[in-house]
Amino acid sequence: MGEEYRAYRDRVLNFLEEHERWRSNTINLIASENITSPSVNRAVRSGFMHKYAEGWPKQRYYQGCKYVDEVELIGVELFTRLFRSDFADLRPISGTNANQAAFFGLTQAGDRAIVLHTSHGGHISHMPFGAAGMRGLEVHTWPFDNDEFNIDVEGAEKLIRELEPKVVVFGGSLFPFPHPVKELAPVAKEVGAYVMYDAAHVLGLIAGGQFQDPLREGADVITASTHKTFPGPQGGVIIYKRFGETEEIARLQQAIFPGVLSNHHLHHMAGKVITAAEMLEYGEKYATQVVKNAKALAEALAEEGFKVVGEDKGYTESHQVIVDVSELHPAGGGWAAPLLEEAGIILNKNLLPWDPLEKVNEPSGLRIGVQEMTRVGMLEGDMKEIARFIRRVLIDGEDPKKVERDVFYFRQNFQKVYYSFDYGLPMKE
Ligand code: DSN
Repeated sequence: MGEEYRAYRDRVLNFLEEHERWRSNTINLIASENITSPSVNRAVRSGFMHKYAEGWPKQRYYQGCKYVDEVELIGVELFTRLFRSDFADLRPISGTNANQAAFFGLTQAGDRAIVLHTSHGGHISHMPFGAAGMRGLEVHTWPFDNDEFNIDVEGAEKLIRELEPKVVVFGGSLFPFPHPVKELAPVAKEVGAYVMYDAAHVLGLIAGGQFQDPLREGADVITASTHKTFPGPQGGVIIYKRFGETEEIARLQQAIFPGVLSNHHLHHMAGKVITAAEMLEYGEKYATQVVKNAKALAEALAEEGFKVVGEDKGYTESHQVIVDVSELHPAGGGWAAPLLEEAGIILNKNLLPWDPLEKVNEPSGLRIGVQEMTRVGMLEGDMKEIARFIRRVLIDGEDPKKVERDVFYFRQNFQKVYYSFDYGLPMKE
């Protein structure tokens, strides 16, 4: 009898091993993922996963938190230093959870919000069917300039004055260029709106000083996940300068706990703390290389014959490269992404701003992120190799299994996690 259930355990353990082996042999370009260092892995599989620690360090509702408290307080110190903020709260367990807390802490049901529409790259949690809607917000969306691949500043300014929202939200999931925070934050302030910046995708670039600096540009609150360009374990964070009245800040803190979570995930919290230390040490070099790699991949893909979005703007200023593959196949990204997976190249299909919403399963775009491959030590020359692999599958029509073999051999040279205390910096070309 025990054998039957043991077999389930064995199967799961086996799938875990298979997954890890497979991933280390593929080129992962999912823009919202990353890989953690051995030190962070150690934190995540620590005994902190067995603890409860509701509340703030040293003021817990549970006993037995003396070590947890020390780690969390180090984390608060490191995050505030890294982002030059006044407060950091490591408790949100995801980016969406951080957004929920911000919406609950900053607004009342019935208030207006202006956000980026998902079809323009906004995140689902900003939408009426996501956390913003669940808070009861009346959600409006920024006007978008397809040519600039960005929020239309003039239209946005008019919209803020017309709607007088309680919160405006910058940031999103398809995010090659910085948003006009410094242009629009003063207008939002004029009408009494909070300025929220969802840095889920670009937190690691901000930490390394290589994207915009939202807190200096006028944002009140940064929400983010901690596992995309910020190369930590899955989780969330809220970072802010002193804004508004003491009671407004207290409301935000209350929204985090007990508003939208009870216990936070302490093992992940510890992993975020180690990642913050890694970013203080290596963040600038890491983020600089991420952006160089993204630009190099965009240029290489264009040279290989792909239609890369944003050519006249230098393609990208973040970790993301966006490619329009609609002319290669009627199903666009819905055709390309699974084919590339067969070749060991993992990325996702994505709606582009000019796509009709019905094309969600067969959108024009591919969204590519280079942060994980940067972390394993790839440099600009390696991006050219990746562009060639992609061309062989999507333009030359080569058998993906044949390409997969070459991807496998290429990937063997990149098996360590750099920009970490475990392995330091990668060797230069
Ligand atoms: N933010 C999404 C992504 O960009 O993949 C995940 O929620």
